[in-house]
Amino acid sequence: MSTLAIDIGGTKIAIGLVENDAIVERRQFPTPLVQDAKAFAQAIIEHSLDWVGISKRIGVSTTGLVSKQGISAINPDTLAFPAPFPLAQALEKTTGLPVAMLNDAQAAAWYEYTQIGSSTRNMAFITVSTGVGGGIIIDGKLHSGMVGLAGHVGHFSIDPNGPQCGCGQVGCVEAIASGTAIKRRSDELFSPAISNVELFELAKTNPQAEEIIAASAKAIATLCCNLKATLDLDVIVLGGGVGLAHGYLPRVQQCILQRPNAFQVPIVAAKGDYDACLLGAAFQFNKEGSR
Ligand code: BMX
Ligand code: ZN
Repeated sequence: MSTLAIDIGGTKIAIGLVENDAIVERRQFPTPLVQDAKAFAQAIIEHSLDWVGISKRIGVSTTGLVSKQGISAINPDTLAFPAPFPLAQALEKTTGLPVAMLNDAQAAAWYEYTQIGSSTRNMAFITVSTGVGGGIIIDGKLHSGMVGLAGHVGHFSIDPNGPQCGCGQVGCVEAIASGTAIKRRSDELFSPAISNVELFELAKTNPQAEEIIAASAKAIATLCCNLKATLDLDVIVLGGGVGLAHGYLPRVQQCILQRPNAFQVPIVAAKGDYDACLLGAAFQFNKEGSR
């Protein structure tokens, strides 16, 4: 069965045609302005017209808090959805196909769980990208909580003297570690401004650049140890553009190894690589089935 998978991030939207649990074709484009759900749905469908006809269903993974009513932003600085944004309904109306929707990191957590060894029952997926997102699997089930908020670990407040977060709290992991936070800090230090990809390259020789990346990795390590203490996870899976950048995971691992044994937790790179959230968009249909 063909599934049209859509992954909506703060910066880009990835779409894929998924057949037999694999992406057979893939496209991406910048996230359009979020104003009207119908126009937003139309903009996505324009990029996938040729796939809509052959797809039986649409799976969406999106940044933001997902409820039956629609999507709303926890941190409007990453993507300012006018809440609740009824995108699933708009996609269903436009295409006539059934639509399922999950938070991006929750969807990726489920996908990664289906790919990991059978001894793993409790795990988290963390994406370090425009924001910092997360999804939690407890005893083999995706835990989304009463209103779908579970897994929003980017909003663990870890430094009372830290930077303001767009969610309204202070010192959130996302405000310290995300791609957006890294870029903000980098823009304060380097002129002319450089991209995050250039910053990672520069960090090989420039201690100030290294310090920015190290601060991000340290915040993610703190988050991992806090999650271990809370949920006694078997493993944490890391994804996202920053999370998968060369040398980032070893930096996080190094920081975790400096913590007391009890709070250390293995951390591995996402099997779905940069497409963990996109694969998750399609895999949410298999959620009730066993692994
Ligand atoms: C934010 C929040 C999460 C999301 C995470 C990663 C919004 C709009 N998003 O914490 O729901 O999972 O960012 O999002 O409040 P990404 O765009 O970086 O993939
Ligand atoms: Zn926050």
